[in-house]
Amino acid sequence: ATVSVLGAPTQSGTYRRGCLMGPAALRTAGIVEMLGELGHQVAEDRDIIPDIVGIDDGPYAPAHHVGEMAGWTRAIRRAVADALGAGRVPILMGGDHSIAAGSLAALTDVAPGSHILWLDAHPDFNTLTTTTTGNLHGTPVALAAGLDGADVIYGAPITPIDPRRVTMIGIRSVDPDERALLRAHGVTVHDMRDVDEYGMGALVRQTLKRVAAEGARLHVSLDVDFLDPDIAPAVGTTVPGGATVREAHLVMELLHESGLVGSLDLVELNPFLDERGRTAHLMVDLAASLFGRTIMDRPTQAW
Ligand code: DIR
Ligand code: MN
Ligand code: MN
Ligand code: MN
Repeated sequence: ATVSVLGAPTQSGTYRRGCLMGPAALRTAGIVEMLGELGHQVAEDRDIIPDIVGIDDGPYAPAHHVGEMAGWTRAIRRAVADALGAGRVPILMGGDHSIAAGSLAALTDVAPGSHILWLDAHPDFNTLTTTTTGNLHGTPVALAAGLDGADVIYGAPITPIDPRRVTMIGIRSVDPDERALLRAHGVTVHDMRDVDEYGMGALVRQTLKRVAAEGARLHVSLDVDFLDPDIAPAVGTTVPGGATVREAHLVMELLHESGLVGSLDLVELNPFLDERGRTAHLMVDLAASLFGRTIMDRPTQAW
């Protein structure tokens, strides 16, 4: 594939400082070289510059850094839409997960009807009014679906994502209002209990079958805290009981084999919390599996 590597070095959507170093850490861990080694063309490799948007947080409290998120969202939306429109696969590197408000809006700008796979400990389905922490990295899926606050953040009309085309895997921390919203809007949520009972491979294959049946493309959003904190400590909001190294690689290899993935977010990496770049290296290794690295060559299996 031809790939656009886009950094979004922001931490305005979280309370913990350091994840603005995420893009630099992923580059240091070799993400660009990895793509080349797997035979992909890197057409652009740059950091996005946010718009300057002045919004007073006051009316939106406890939400904070509303204007900063709006500025990033609008610039990211354009950059990702440009890459998709040019037939490239954008890899958006965070930065906290609020940046996905931009990539999701770009996705429906260019390819409405796309599906979304949200790999995260959290659903990030709070709105500007349900957030109790005020940390806007907990809101991008709801905002991209056009829920409360979308007009403030985007400042222009969007084609909302269809929550019924969103599948979440790895979920293990949900706020009460968020749980009600997920149910009301028909999001498919595979919590860790589902992973325990049915297995990661079965859940991913089931998701991919649905996407393929609709002839749709898939956007993948990978939050570091999808992974178990023992293997991926470099994230501000760790939650015990996450995916193992092997489960995560299985997801990525199945996604590659499907040929359905058209865009990717790699978010929430906070290298300040890491041990010698360990989590950055794991994230690059997982991206490598998504872009075609295998252990042994294997015949592509029907899924
Ligand atoms: C929590 C935590 N649901 C919130 N969210 C996230 O602040 O809204 N942590 N995304 O990574
Ligand atoms: Mn603050
Ligand atoms: Mn997240
Ligand atoms: Mn999370």
